[in-house]
Amino acid sequence: MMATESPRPLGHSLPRVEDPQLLTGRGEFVADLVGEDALELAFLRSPLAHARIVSVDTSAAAALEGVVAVVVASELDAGPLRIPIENPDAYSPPRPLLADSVVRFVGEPVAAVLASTRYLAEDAAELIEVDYDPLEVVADLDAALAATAPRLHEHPSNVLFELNVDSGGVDEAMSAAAVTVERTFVNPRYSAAPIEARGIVAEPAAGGLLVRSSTQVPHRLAALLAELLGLEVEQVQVVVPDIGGGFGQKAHVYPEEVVAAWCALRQACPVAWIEDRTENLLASSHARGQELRVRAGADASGQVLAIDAQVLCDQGAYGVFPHGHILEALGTPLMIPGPYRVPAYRTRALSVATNKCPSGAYRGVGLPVAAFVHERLMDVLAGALDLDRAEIRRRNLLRSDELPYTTATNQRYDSGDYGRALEMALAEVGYASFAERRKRARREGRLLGLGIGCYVEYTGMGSAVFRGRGMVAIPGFDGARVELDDQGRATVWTTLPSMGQGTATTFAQILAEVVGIDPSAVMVQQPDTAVGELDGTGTFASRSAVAGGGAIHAAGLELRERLLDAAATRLEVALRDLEVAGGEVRVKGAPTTSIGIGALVAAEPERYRVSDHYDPPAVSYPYATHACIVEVDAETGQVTIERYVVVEDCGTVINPAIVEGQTHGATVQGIGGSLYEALAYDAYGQLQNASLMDYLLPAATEIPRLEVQHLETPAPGSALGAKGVGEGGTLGPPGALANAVADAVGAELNELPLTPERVRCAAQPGRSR
Ligand code: MCN
Repeated sequence: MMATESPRPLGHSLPRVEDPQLLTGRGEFVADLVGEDALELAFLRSPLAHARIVSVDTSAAAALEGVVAVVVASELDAGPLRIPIENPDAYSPPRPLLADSVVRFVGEPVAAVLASTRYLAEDAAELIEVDYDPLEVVADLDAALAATAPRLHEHPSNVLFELNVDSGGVDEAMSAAAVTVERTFVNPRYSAAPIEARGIVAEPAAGGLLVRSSTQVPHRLAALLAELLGLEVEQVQVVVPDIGGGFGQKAHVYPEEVVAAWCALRQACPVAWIEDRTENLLASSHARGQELRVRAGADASGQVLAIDAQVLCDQGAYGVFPHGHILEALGTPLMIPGPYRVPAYRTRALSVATNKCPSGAYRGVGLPVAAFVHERLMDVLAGALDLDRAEIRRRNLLRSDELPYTTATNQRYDSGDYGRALEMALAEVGYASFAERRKRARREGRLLGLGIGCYVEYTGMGSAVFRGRGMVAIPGFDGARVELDDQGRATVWTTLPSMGQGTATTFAQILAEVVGIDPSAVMVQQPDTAVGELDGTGTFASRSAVAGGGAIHAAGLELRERLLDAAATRLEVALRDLEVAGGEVRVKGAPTTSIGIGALVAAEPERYRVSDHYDPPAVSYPYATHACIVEVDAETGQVTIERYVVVEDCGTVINPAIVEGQTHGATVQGIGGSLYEALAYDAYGQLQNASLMDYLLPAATEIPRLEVQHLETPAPGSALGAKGVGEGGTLGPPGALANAVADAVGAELNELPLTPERVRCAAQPGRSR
């Protein structure tokens, strides 16, 4: 136990304790846990986007030496098992584990082969003969919504979910507006593309199942496996190893995991499935994939009077567990008003089934599209009214004295100073002198542009929000277990895996702060569903600081009380005269009268093992302004980012260096989505770029130095005052970059990504491609 005293743990840039292990190759990922005795699983996947399965002949595959089993849909118990996609407000067809009668996207698992090695399993999968009867492919939103469109599911239309919000007064406000603008915006499909793809090792254990999985939602995985495999939830133990990035893609339970667990029980031996890159790009969830038609009206001074937004979301073939198929179709329309005062708002959003890979969570979930739309609208309105682009934002941003403010979509923005973030970003990027600079550059034949991207986002949602959204399979609370040992050290387990965001460090800081011990005395473990009778939601929607922090805070307070109480008895001192510091409980002002935490624990070990849960009572709303300067090469369409500035506010900061790192990572992903990334499907539903040779992720060479500044307005509804920060960076770049490029070339760009072709056409409208 530390004898020295350090400054308060919260708010300090403690180095990430997880890094030495990860950086020296001692991390343990799920693929490292595949034992010699494990059978390996490979999936035969559909080569067609839409087809009836006439017959499946597995005989040649089954006859291959080393093949243990070939599984098709009809062999799964209660045949065939399906993943429930529950949402009372939507049409929610369940998702088959293996396609039974119809395949609905390229990459959908049709059969599974279990063999002694993955190589053998793959070879055998190639020997399976499937007779497909091709069906008409529903390749995109237009095709899906056509009156004569084939239906993907037994439902009168391909619309799985529809949201309508109307504050009233939109038509009147549009008629009264000095100017109205109407634009179409397009955001393509992306892949989260974590460095480590998905994976699972499942084995029978003590009448149940032991599962190791690179999942962001271990407790939801355990619950679903138990439900589908006929076990009690206590019989399924999910242990999370190190995770090499998840970015939302691992926040779902997929068919492959259930099939692997089913095979492990059936064969009574360990079964491993480690996803390869092609499978990951083809069949793990995608995201975004939206087309929007948006109209906005403003008065002559630039005050926005109304926005009317139609949002079409290409959901792909199924929903995802536990979120359903409403992630994009709720997230985007709810937040199109952004950080602005929008008196009248109407939106209609549809989640539409197509013959593509299902869409799920990806860092930012719908909100980057909302921010892209409101930031482009601000520039377009400024152009229509001949107003300065910063000035129109100043006039419309909600002022700090207007918060808390409830929007037309029932978002209750809690706290902050949006205007200050804007002014700081403008000052840092040199907005005041930029117009002159751009003019000078033009004279030299260079195209420079400056773009602004403001946003506000929701993070750390609790059970009431998920219930309200019809996401009934998401509990909304999270849990923490803390155990002190007789050396005065603490071990922490939570329901929230770290997939790289540094919670081994920040959770330790939170517990240390609350109990009064040193962060170096706290060890944070990855989740293990067998520990501490915890249940919870998992890591997504930037909830760990708020929900995990809240649970650790509650458990820590309880432990502290117990330490003080026991020490008061042992030292015969009033409880109020005691404090926990330096690894001991001691008398305030007389530190020599003390007792070590370890000694207290040694006397009553059970007393210092505490589990607690936290259900965030309110949503916390971080915000930021991004501002950037780009140079565009009119000949090639290449966009080079010269400066990129972020001013963000995520409430009380637990660890500034980690907040900065999260902002960097998310901003880089936002830049990737704005300039490079798009999953390209052809008219037959074939993915054209299912490799990292073709799906363009940004590399370090494309990324400028990111200049990040912070504001710190505590969240009134969060135990620690913290708001989430993990996703925010993805929200700024689409608007900031599209605005910057539009500024540089003098033409609008409302479709992402800003590829060289699109930019070149915009820069030289007369020239052909
Ligand atoms: N933090 C802080 N002070 C705050 C808020 C957060 O110091 N005021 C710290 C937290 O303690 C945590 C980190 O910042 O260490 C992110 O916290 P939070 O915003 O609560 O987000 P989560 O931990 O819930 O992480 C999830 C979020 C999401 S939804 C995705 S997707 C995501 C992400 O953050 N995927 C990531 N960050 C990622 N980072 C890495 N390296 N890899 C991923 O897959």
